[in-house]
Amino acid sequence: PDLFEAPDYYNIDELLTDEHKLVRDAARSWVKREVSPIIEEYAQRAEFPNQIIKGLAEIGAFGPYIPEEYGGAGLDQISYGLIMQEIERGDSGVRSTSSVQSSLVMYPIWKYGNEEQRKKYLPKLASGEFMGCFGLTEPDHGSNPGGMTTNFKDKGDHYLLNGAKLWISNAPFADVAVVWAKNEEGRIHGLIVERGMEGFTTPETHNKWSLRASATGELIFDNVKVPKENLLPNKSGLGAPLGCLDSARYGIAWGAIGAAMDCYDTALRYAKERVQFDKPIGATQLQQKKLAEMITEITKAQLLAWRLGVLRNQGKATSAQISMAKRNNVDMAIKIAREARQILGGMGITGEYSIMRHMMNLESVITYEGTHDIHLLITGLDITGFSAFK
Ligand code: TGC
Ligand code: FAD
Repeated sequence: PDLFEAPDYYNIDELLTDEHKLVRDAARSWVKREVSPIIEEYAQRAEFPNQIIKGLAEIGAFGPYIPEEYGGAGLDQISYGLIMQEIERGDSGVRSTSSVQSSLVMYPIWKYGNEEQRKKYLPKLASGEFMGCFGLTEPDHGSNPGGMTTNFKDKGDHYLLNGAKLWISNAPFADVAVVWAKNEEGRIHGLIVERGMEGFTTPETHNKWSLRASATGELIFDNVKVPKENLLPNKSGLGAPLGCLDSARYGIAWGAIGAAMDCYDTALRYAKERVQFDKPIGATQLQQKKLAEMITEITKAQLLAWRLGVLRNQGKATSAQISMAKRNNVDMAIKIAREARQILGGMGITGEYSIMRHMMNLESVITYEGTHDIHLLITGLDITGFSAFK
């Protein structure tokens, strides 16, 4: 009873293990208790609700698939996806915070870091004692991160880091930043930059109409001395940050389903209750068309995400398969949010209902982690062998 209604038209629950369902239901009831009642107010105020950090850690949202020896939850990829789905049912901005912490900060330290770095940072990131951010995008290099100009020079006992990153989730409050920069040979490496290092500032980006409950900012490096032990030693090149994106994009493919489900549930309930011309609007063909198409698209997206999760558990999912799911599922969610908003009429534009917040949030989700266009071009490259980017 304390759970949301959750459409499951094709009995996808039967494909889940008891552990998947336990993890999902714990996340679902936590979101209903701790996020849904407060999130609209924080979004209106354009503020991240710091008080939920501890709860996010407790439901396993920080490093769901990172091994328990480093403080992670040690879960499989389907559990990770289900946690993202439930969090984004509440708000895409809250899911962003956990995506960044897990897949863009903990993942590179786990995969590309050495044992000392893992032990130093991962348990604190898993518990939420440290919050992290991921600096790849620059003012002049968004879809084309390979063109980045942020750079570091070897100064003997330290590196000297210069440059700037833009549109960085969690930047204004992050304790640590995983920053991608080029060395003197132009090779991309990851560096762990800590708040407090001289010359490192994180100004907040204001006036967003989207992801208002998530803090976004810049990372500015003005001759920052970074200790040599803060370089991630085990992978370099553009493939290193892109590997992190694979993991985050997979989580978004699930997360978008959560936002879509919340919009669908809200619109369905409203359509059954709202009476015009002496009958519920849900009894009209036009509104039924919208609702029937929504549940069809949600069901297709669930199957795509579940199958991708199975492939990831087997270590067989390709980056191009992940791109297809991220692109399809976010597009599905944004279209459902727009249609659901119309079903609510004037009520749909108010903060009394979550739909317009989801709709505005999804405008960021369809842009970050690779835009809608870029993911289409990744599929295009995969099936034809020709790169249309360059
Ligand atoms: P390209 O020549 O194709 O590749 C360079 C190297 O990378 C390898 N690679 C990958 N490795 C792992 N995972 C992937 N998904 C990979 N895709 C490519 C590739 O094999 C190659 O390796 P090597 O060893 O041969 O050097 O690179 P390109 O310059 O042509 O660019 C390809 C393109 C356009 C697909 C890529 O740049 C891209 O994905 N652009 C989109 C940028 C993006 O997604 N930015 C996201 C920033 S982070 C963010 O938005 C966080 S929001 C967080 C939140 O709040 O949730
Ligand atoms: P551009 O790359 O300038 O693209 C503009 C338009 O051109 C898009 O429609 C795009 O699809 C299209 N386009 C670009 N190249 C091509 C091409 N070759 N062919 C056809 N069309 C093309 N980044 C981080 O590193 N860390 C973060 O934590 C982070 N968080 C974010 C949070 C928010 C709220 C937002 C909005 C963004 C965030 N980003 C983050 C940045 C995000 O990844 C970029 O915005 C995204 O990659 C697109 O880059 P851009 O905004 O520079 O757009």
